[in-house]
Amino acid sequence: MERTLLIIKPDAVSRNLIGEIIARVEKARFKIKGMKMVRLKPAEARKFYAVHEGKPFLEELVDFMSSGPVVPVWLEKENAVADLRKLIGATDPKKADPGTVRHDLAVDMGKNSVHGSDSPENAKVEIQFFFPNSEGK
Ligand code: IDP
Ligand code: MG
Repeated sequence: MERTLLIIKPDAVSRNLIGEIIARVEKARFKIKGMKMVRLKPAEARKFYAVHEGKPFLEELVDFMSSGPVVPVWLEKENAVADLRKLIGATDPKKADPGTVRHDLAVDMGKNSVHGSDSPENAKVEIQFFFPNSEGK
């Protein structure tokens, strides 16, 4: 079983899309291992997105991710990382395939409704960020 981290971003939480997104994830046979709602401080959002240090969109991303509550969801499934990336679609909703979360629900490139880990290694770090001390659960 592989692990990955989904985050339902502030734009989706504020538009009452938590249930819609979770339903899609469960229908795709992911197992939910952990889920909570948190409001990130800007410094916490910056830490989570440390890999994007120096990118032109980092400030906008940090502001957005700390602008309201988010719902991090720890998922498990065979091939979880790649399968979740397929389910959520391309970063830019205009380029995302029909039927993906971002195509169907996202607002724009910044307010794109969801995060999904991009590798098994990063998934481990990201799950640890939101669900510390959960190893072996
Ligand atoms: P990903 O979420 O599809 O993995 P990344 O390249 O890792 O995309 O970027 C992280 C997040 O930063 C994106 O989901 C999006 O919210 C935001 N982002 C990326 N590129 C841009 C941009 O050009 N303008 C505004 N926001 C961006
Ligand atoms: Mg990414």
